[in-house]
Amino acid sequence: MSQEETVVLHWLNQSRAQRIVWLFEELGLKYEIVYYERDKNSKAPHALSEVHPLGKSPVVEIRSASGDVIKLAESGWIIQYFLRKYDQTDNLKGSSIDAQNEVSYFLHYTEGTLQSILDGLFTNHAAKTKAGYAARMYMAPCVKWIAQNYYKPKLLKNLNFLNGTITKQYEKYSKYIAGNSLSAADIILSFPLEIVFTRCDPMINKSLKTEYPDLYLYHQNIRQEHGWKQAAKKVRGFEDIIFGEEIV
Ligand SMILES: N[C@@H](CCC(=O)N[C@@H](CS)C(=O)NCC(=O)O)C(=O)O
Repeated sequence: MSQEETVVLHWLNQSRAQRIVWLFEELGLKYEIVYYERDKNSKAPHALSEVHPLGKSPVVEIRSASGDVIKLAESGWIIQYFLRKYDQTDNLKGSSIDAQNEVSYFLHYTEGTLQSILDGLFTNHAAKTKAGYAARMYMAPCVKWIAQNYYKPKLLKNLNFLNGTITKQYEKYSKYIAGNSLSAADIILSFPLEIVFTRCDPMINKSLKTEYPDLYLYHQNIRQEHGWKQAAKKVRGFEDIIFGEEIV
């Protein structure tokens, strides 16, 4: 980062933005965080819409001394941009050409495929939990049917894929999802896996920890990464619990 640049992360509690904190910690960047809190319906506050038209987090601004501002949205793009510009040692891009290709794949896959299934599952579930009492009675069987027949098989297929991928990595003596060291693929996958292992069981009536032990172990290992813990500390006071587990 040049001396004249200020990097500002617009961060929302319980959100994807936490992995950008982690990325910045790994890159050793100097950055500022603007903290936003979800409202009682879990929505982002209006102030985020003043930062970016979609009103979502993360958004990153790179402000230059001359007053120019580069504004970045979409986690995959934010990560890609910072890797290109600030990962001087190439550590997070992947430990080999093959690993680099896998990292690129996971940067697209995570938001494009895995997260869209989770978003659908949660929206479906909200139809039951947030509806009024009478509506809920009619909605519940419908929601259950959609979860069981649509989201559940898709999610399980994806978790099967990820579990198989990490099993093969363990066979190669790596605890990381791509190559043999921590990469941006681990960082981007961390958010949906937090969701999977802390929130999804009741929605699909399954113990995902039991069903996908290698993937669960991977998720547990990731939480032990120094950078992950540093990132957790960075938001302490705004988020004492990250997706159901206390920050230690
Ligand atoms: N595809 C975007 C998704 C951004 C997104 O949906 N962020 C959520 C937080 S996890 C959000 O801001 N939700 C608040 C809202 O929609 O009101 C990305 O990868 O950054």
